Amino acid sequence: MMRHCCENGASCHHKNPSDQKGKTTRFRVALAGNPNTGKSTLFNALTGLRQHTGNWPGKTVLRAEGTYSFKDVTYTVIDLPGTYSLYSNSADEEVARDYIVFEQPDVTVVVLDATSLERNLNLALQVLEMSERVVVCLNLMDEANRKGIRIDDRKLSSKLGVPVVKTAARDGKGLTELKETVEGVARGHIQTRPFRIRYSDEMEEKIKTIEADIRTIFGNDLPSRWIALRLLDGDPSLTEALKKRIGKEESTDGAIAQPPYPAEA
Ligand SMILES: Nc1nc2c(ncn2[C@@H]2O[C@H](COP(=O)(O)OP(=O)(O)OP(=O)(O)O)[C@@H](O)[C@H]2O)c(=O)[nH]1
Ligand SMILES: [Mg+2]
Repeated sequence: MMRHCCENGASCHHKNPSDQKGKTTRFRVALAGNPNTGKSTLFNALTGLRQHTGNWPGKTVLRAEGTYSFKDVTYTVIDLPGTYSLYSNSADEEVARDYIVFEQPDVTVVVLDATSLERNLNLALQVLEMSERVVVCLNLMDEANRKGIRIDDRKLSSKLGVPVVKTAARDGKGLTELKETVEGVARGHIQTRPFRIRYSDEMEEKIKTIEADIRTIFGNDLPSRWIALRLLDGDPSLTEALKKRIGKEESTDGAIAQPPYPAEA
């Protein structure tokens, strides 16, 4: 018989004690995605709030929070700024990155523009490296349909290893299915296996070594593989964020003090 992940002890992410006591549960759901994919429109449709939308001047620069209820459970939605990557190239990218990596939402919904899937998938792949609990939201489906773009959502879901939901946020379409799916992932009823790029054996060895260091310093809470990849690439902003997390401006143990790790052997 399949066991629910809450029975698995340490590896379970359902840490919210109220969840297990049957009291009011709260889940946090972050909306990530490229600029202009309809995150704020979705946020407004879900929460009933009026976060600014549109190209200008409505661009989301800092994260906004609102809530919705679904089946007697409260969900806090975090509308992250739109970014093309999470490589710390800008303040927006740092806000989005820090939230996903350090605040660890129960579910991250990656909102994609269904009319520009190829470009948008770049960010989706990054989020899949950062978190296990991801839902892909194909938004602007009305536009995609109008342009004759057909997307096989089941195939995409099986390739990415996470659920894919089609929405047209401006018309309020697909929201119930999105909420159902978010609930399933938040509760662990929907199992995910996020797609992760596999590198050369040599590279994988390095990743493993650094991951072990990260787990020694930070425990099992942070996405160690993603952090290892970023350190190998050389990401000073992430290094600073990690240093702050251990409460030291200057790390003394050397494990994260000398970034970037050499990218090549
Ligand atoms: N046709 C169509 N337009 C949409 C849909 N969702 C959002 N839009 C429009 O797309 C534009 C951008 O929407 P926003 O919600 O501001 O996008 P965003 O992702 O929050 O943008 P940033 O905050 O800059 O990252 C607005 O003009 C919306 O009305 C949709 O499902 N269909
Ligand atoms: Mg926005």
